[in-house]
Amino acid sequence: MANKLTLLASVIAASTALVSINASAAEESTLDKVLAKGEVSCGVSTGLPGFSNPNAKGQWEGIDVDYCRAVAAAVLGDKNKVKFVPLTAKERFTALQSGEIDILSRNTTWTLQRDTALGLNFAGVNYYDGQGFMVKKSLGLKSAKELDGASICVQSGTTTELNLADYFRKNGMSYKSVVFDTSAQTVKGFESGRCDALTTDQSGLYALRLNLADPSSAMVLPEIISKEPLGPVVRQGDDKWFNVAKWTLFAQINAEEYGITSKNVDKMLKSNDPNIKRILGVDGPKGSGLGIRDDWGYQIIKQVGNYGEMFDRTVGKDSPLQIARGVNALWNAGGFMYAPPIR
Ligand SMILES: N[C@@H](CCC(=O)N[C@@H](CS)C(=O)NCC(=O)O)C(=O)O
Repeated sequence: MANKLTLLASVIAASTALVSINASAAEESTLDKVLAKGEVSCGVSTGLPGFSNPNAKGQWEGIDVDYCRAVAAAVLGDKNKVKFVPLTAKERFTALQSGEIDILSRNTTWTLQRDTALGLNFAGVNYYDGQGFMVKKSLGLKSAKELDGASICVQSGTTTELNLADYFRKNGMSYKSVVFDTSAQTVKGFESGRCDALTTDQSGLYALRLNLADPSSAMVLPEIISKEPLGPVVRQGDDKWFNVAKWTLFAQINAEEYGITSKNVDKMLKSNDPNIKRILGVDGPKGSGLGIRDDWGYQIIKQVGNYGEMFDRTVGKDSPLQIARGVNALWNAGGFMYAPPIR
């Protein structure tokens, strides 16, 4: 009897487990939705040069924009199949949680709270940043430590606001924050003299300074007061889509490491290097594990380019921002950019 009961209990347990496996398998991944609608809905900023910004023709440009184009190239074979949804810092996480967007690619810092309690997953880091301050040159300041009692323009719903509070508390200084919703408003506030300093990610300072009527009237102070690893974000509980998001970025970084560019990619298809063959889907796991087309790596590199090309074009040496690679160089060139192998 006892044996029969144990058997019955284990049958019930096994069938319950089966039901729950079926339920999760039946839950549609964002990948299936994107394949069905033929478009990636990508949350970007309302406008931040170098990262996500509409150009004079109204086309979105920037490193975060190019990443979403790379996802579209990998999944749909066409980098143009992206719908860009501009979001303020405050709006971005709700837009992702609610399913309004498929992926958030908007200079967003990877933090514990966002990666856990908010129900989100960071796919990696596409730009290592840190927070700084910009001041009017006429103030004659040399260091952020001289900002005691200053008024500071800052954007709401950001890590910037939190780091600002930490920095002043730690250094026993006081400040008055002047808070705005968008970077355009923050710059206007700074220019019109509503604050002594503007604080944001260093990359943002480069970008916003260029937008000033007279960029030479402002300067960036030397202190970097935080770590801001920026990267694309997806919802938790959707491993298929999370994998696509991760490996799109990894493919771009690996392609730079192995010297594959948008210019030489067709020639590289005939390479004898096993790593290059696997990155381009000529050999190796191809698209099977990811559940996407076999030539996903080729499409990313052909249509968008490798990480270095994307960096140079949007924020680096071929862009108005002229940001040096610095810590965003590859791991074998003195930086932090390191992707797991494609095999
Ligand atoms: N990396 C920080 C800050 C992100 C942020 O939103 N920065 C502002 C200031 S540069 C911005 O990008 N604004 C663009 C916009 O207003 O849409 C975070 O994730 O909280």
